[in-house]
Amino acid sequence: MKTLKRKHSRKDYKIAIILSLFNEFIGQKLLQGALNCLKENSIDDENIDLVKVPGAFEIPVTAEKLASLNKYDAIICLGAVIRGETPHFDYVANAASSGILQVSLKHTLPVIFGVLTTNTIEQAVERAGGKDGNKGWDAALAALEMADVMKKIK
Ligand code: INI
Repeated sequence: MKTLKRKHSRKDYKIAIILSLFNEFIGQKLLQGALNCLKENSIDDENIDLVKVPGAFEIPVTAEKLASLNKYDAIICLGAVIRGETPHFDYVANAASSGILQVSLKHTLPVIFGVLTTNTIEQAVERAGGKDGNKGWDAALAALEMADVMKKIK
């Protein structure tokens, strides 16, 4: 068995972040977590592009456009879809998750699902720098790890 282990420098990784502004107070915390993670992993600020969109529903088309530029090693999608009284939650959450997956597979590019889907605002707060950690940080780490994986399999 051969485990692919080639070591690549992350110094020149180019990362795009898409931030949904719906439930922005949560999104900003996820963004801060993601940026902290990228900084801790020596990603240069100049190599990070941030695109803000109105809601999670608009993430996939934005990811598609960014992926088409062929310049990023990973795209991190951040946002919060919080369940309300209507089925809107399911439409938005499903569209965001399946749309992100489609872009990722189409471009063979890590497009990371850092979108919280929770029943309550409290659950979202707990996952955005609260007692359950910061899923923005986790999403950024997944982006770097998957960018490494993509380079190893070349
Ligand atoms: N967008 C979100 O990112 N989170 C939500 O919780 C949400 N809710 O609950 O409605 C939401 N809706 C907006 C949606 O993403 C689109 O921006 C809108 O439908 C316009 O296309």
